[in-house]
Amino acid sequence: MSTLQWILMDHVVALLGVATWFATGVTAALGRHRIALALLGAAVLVTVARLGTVALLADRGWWFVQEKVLLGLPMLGAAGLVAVLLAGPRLLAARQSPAAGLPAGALVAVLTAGFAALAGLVVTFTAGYPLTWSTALIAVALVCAAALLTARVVGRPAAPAAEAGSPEHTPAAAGPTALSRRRFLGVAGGVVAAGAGATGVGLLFRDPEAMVTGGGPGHAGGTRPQVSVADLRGPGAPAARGTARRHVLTARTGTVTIPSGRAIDAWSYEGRLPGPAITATEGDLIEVTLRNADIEDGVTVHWHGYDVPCGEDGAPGATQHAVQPGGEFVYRFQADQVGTYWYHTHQASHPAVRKGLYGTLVVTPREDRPEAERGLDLTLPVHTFDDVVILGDQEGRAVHDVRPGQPVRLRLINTDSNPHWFAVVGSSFRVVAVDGRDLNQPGEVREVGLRLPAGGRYDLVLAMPEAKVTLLLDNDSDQGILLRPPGVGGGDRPLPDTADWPEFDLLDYGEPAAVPFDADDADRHFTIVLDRALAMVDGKPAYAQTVDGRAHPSVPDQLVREGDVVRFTVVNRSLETHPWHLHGHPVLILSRDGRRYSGSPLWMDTFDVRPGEVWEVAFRADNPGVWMNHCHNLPHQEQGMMLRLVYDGVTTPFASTSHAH
Ligand SMILES: [Cu+2]
Repeated sequence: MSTLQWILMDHVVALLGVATWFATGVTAALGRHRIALALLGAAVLVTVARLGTVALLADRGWWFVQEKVLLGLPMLGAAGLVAVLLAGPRLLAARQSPAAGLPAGALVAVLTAGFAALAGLVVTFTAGYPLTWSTALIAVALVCAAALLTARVVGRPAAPAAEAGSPEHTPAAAGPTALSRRRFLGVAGGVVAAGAGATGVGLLFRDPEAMVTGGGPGHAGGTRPQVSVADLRGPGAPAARGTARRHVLTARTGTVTIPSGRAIDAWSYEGRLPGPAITATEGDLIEVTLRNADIEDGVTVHWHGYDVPCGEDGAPGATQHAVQPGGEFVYRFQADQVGTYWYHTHQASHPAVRKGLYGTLVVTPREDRPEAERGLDLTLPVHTFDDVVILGDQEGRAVHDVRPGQPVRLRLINTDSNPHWFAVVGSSFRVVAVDGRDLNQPGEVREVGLRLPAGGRYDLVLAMPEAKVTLLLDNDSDQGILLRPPGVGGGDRPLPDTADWPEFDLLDYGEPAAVPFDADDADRHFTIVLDRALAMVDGKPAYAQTVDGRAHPSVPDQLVREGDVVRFTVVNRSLETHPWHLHGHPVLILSRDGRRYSGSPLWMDTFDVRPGEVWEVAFRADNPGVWMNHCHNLPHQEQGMMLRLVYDGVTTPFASTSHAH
């Protein structure tokens, strides 16, 4: 079973535990002693089964079970044991003599086990990993408070019974000494619970640590010169053989009509969807002047996957201030990395990218091959506007005439927040590049589905066959690209159901090659645990998308030094996919769920960490700056799933958050 399946199984068993413990208490209180006894047995069995699911999950990684092992199970185990010892014998006896009944203390113990089971589940869903003292104290205090409250309710004499003169069931009948002792215990318990709870709540307001070092040294400090990201800018002139590619991108609101005739209410660069295609030849200088006509939230341009100098990265609050209406910012960088990339605003990315502030960036090698020999080269960003999906700049299925034998390159770019499913019908093909970087000796594949992560890119290459080829998007026969040899007419053949095609896996695709560093000898190793939890997002409490239990801007910065080999372990504890995206550096993929990538070296800037998955990646810290490191599901990013990777000695004057320093 996959880790996700074990996570779901554990949730189900935990929920069953809550249900059986409470059902035992309720049936016992109602005097249904036989049913209560059966339910008590079931509660014990479910609790033992829970030990099993947690043990199996622990085998997948401590991150998946820490709060269960250290808090949930001990709480439930202790409360459950007391409940069994107090209630078990009485319920057994009640089977023989139905009048025997369950004393209040035993009933309270059973219900307390229910509260403990519930508290464990709530902690898993609201706090998760890592378990803090604050969470543990609050959880224990709440369970104690619930137990004391239950004791008061259960122990209070029922009014009609008292009137009927059956004093043996009233606390008063226990005698004044027993009564005051019980009162004393109640008050003492209440004081301890309140103290623990208050301490736990107090700990919530501790200042979070501002930085983690991943096992490497901290700030060098001293007289070391500091550099500001504002000074980490691109060059002014192109390389010797290059030219300057100048563009103006004016961001504005307004209706945009796409080629299929549909009018879309959008935010766009230059009134176009996607924004102007930026292309360059290796060595060119790209110079983009961003202007903001009327986007009230402000805009930037972030060069997704392109390792620009930090000051050109377009990350508001880190590398620049967002450009306000009437404002301007000029980006300038050398196009020294070939491949397929894209750009988008990074200010209020959700909803601004979804509304249309995106475009493509393609850099081709400097080569002397004539244009005609290069064949068809299509750049195909997919984007969803509410119910309209456009691929390239077309809605529906675009048709291209291609001579048989001609090379075709399809540059697939996912500009949405969720993965898309591509399939090529009618031809084999090679995946020659991922996230802009070429793969080593990629082989031919056919009839596989390509799951493209949010923000990711695949470059497909094929030689046009004699018959039609369809690039199908999301298994929708109305979405995609039709490649047609000239003169080949006739109707479409029915397209196959590509949703069933096996998923293309990069794990062992292509051939191994040397990589520029030894990832097993990393200078720093950071673990990034992704989940949902209650956390502060921009000063407001929310059910946030969290990194290590915290949300942006309270997630500690990751500190690195120039030259470090840095390793990330990215763990997804949640039930949603998180496309992880580090700015400024492609990462080398090492393993997924313990399985090593054994094909071509694989460099990605956005890798999909699905529920329950654990990814190991590494990179060389060779691009100084202050870099965002976040989930590229943009609603998740907005809900807190973001942190910063900061180089020692680099400062930012743009931070508007608690991280200002
Ligand atoms: Cu996410």
